[in-house]
Amino acid sequence: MSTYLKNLTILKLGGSVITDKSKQNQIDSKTIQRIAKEVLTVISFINLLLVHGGGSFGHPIANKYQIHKGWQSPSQRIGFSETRRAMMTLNKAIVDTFLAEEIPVVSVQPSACTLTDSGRIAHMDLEPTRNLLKFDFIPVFYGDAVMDLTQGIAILSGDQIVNYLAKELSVKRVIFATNVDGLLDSDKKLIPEINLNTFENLLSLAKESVASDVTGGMFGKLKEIEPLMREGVDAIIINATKPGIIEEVLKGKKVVGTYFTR
Ligand code: IP8
Repeated sequence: MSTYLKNLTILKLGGSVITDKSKQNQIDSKTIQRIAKEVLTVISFINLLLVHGGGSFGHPIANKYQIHKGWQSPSQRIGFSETRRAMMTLNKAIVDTFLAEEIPVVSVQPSACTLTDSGRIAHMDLEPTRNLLKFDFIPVFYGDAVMDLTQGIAILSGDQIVNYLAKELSVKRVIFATNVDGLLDSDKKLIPEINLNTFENLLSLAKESVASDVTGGMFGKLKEIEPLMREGVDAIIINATKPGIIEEVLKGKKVVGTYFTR
């Protein structure tokens, strides 16, 4: 059994890494396979939990039916169901690929254990996940369409799940794998390090960027990272489209990226 509570790492695989965002429902199988091989090199000494985003599976369909805006009309029902199915399809592709490498991943369907209130997690049953971790399984969560206590339905982003799990499971570090090197300043230069003092300016910078995601793109991500910083969880945004970076960062090496610290 594992001592997961002491050193759990969350790896969030952004939708832009695992899918081709220019084509609906297009999995990037090659990249997922490469990432699985990189993860395989560390699982004997790292306690890991995976979360993945929606990419070209979750976002276009959620947007079409405006699921993130809450219940508006019965015509959203099919869209809600389709969003759930799309995310399950993407999740299965990831689980299949990791299992092919003999990584003991187990899918955890967020919508089956979570209720939100105005889009924020109000309840998530984590007991099964705690037990999975105790036995060194690697749970795989994902952004999902969920039931909401106030607005009926909502989209729960993978980034919000990361934020919630980090607090509830005493996570030590969180790695956000994206398709960019990190956070860029207005001259498109990488910002290597951010702390609570420099954070506010960044929010306005990210707000200006165009978000094609229903969950707010980089701005949404930063809003979820802020509480992590306050809790003292190390967070980093890296570019996982570049081979080797995930492996290096998981092994604790310094990589190109944006590091967030208190
Ligand atoms: O890509 C959103 O998750 P995210 C999931 O982590 C859906 O924001 C269903 C759009």
